Amino acid sequence: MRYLGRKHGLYGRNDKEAALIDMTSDGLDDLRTSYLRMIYLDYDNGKAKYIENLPNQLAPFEKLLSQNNEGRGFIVGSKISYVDYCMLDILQINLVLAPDSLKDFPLLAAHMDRIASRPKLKAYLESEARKNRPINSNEEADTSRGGRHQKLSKTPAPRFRRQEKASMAQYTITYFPVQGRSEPIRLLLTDQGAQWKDEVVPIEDWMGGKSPLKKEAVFGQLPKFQDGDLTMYQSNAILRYLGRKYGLYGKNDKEAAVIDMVNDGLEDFRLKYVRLIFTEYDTGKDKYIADLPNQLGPFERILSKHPGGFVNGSQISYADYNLLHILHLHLKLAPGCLSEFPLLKAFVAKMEARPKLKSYLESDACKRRPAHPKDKQ
Ligand SMILES: N[C@@H](CCC(=O)N[C@@H](CS)C(=O)NCC(=O)O)C(=O)O
Repeated sequence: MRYLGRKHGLYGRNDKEAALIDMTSDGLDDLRTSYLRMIYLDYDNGKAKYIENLPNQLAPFEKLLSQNNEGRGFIVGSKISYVDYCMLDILQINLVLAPDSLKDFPLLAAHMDRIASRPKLKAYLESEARKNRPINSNEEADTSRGGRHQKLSKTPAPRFRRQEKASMAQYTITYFPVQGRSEPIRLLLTDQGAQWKDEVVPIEDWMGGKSPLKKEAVFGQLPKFQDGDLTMYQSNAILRYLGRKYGLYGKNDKEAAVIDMVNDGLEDFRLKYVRLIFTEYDTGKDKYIADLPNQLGPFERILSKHPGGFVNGSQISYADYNLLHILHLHLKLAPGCLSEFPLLKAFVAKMEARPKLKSYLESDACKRRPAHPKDKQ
């Protein structure tokens, strides 16, 4: 979607709008992931609970919409962006599951109607081809889904700014006292010579409802990232924002697409790791480790296709910091896991030898921070 967003001028008018578009899209991905888990893994037992919780999942998007032009326009800025199409799709699939799901969300309902009534989209949504295509392989064909068929717009391709290295920039990362989803951001900032402040939220305060931040957070979760007047959530959207800011997003749209693709693969991998750690460590660890070569293999192949040592070849990108962190987590879980993957092994060594990363990785601040809440170090 981001690739098409760039290509068709559906990615905001500046870096700040792009960041907010990405943030919303990642929030929608979280909702899509819980939808798919319920559909494929837990339909009979989980459907009622999913529907009961749906208002909590939709509320952040109603709020986001209300903050832009009082909800009368698009999700971000004054122009349609790729995330408006993602929103239409998610709302429609949830309406099929729970026909009342938008009754308390007038702005979302109006947004959905507005986007779905754009003439070309309307024609597509009403087409036989579309009506006959089932929502998912667990469901009968359905007529109310949305989709997209936009003619190429003449809007210029996006910017790939090589901004000044913002070495004096001050950022704030608000997160729990662990590496978790903030660590790839910290690795990127460290390597780019940027400074940031960590604001640590004790897990007990968060869980006990004592932290006001949960209500403030757009999707009720951390990390939160602050760059001046820009407040962001969604760790991958933050990485992409910094990728743009520091020239870590490839040299053109195609390279950016590859970098995004690798990072989305890393996100799938991270979700599997998180599931293991938090829900099935005792029963699932051996199986998880046995399957690791299948998870690592694609990343080895990506490195072999882009000679130069980084995921996009010889120029480092934001996804490399995420890959380094994922590999560190797995080296801790299964120290020999890279023995069959010489390129990944060389990648880790190359990244760890970058001077600023090396001193950060050897610092007490880094070593003292557990990987996740269950990590006793
Ligand atoms: N897709 C989000 C996921 C954020 C997330 O899962 N945050 C967790 C910690 S890593 C959290 O805030 N958990 C506490 C909660 O859900 O209340 C991102 O990438 O930032």
